[in-house]
Amino acid sequence: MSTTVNSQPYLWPFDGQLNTQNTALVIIDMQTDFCGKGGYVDAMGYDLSLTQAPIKPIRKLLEKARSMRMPIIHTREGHRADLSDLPKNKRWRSQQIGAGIGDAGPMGRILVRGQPGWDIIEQLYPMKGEIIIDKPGKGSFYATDLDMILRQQGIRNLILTGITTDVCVSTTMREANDRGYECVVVSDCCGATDNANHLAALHMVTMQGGVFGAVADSKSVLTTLDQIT
Ligand code: C5J
Repeated sequence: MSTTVNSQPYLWPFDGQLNTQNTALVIIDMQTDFCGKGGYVDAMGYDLSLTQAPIKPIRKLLEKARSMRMPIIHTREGHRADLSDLPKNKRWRSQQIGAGIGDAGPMGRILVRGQPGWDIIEQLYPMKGEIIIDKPGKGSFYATDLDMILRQQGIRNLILTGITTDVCVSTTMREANDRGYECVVVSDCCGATDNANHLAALHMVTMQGGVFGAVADSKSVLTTLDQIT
């Protein structure tokens, strides 16, 4: 049986092999630092409504995935308290825009593991048994055990959501695609600090026959998930 999501530029996944064993919902960096008051993105002065927009649509997908017992993976970007895993250039750049990684802020030290701002927001907080990947970079595969975990569980399809579309979601999608994973990015379940960049990051995926995978909205994903339950 072939099961696909209505997505662009092709029906996802490419071979119609979609089930709750080979597919995971991936929720990237839904941390206070990226979408909450007093966090990293707020300190940089960006419009928080853009990174908060996907919270509700993700919540709906998350509830559906939980009800289907589909594997769920959450990621968090952050660094060790001694900043030993923070590249000097990444720190320097963050300081240039007034949001120095490791510096004290209203939500604790910015992007430091264990601090209030670094953790996942309450509305999307992982439940027991859901995997959390702590990553020091933008991509979820770099310096993490994500690939190992996916392969052990036989997961091949990734439904990508989270923030930000043009940075951590895009980097993760590219990393996953190069490793042979079949990815769909869910347009309304992502957000960026700049809406034009959000749209451009989604549009890029649709080039070359789906250069990194496919793009769908959450309504289309939910419609298909309803069919396999
Ligand atoms: C950024 C992310 N933008 N989660 N991180 O620094 O996209």
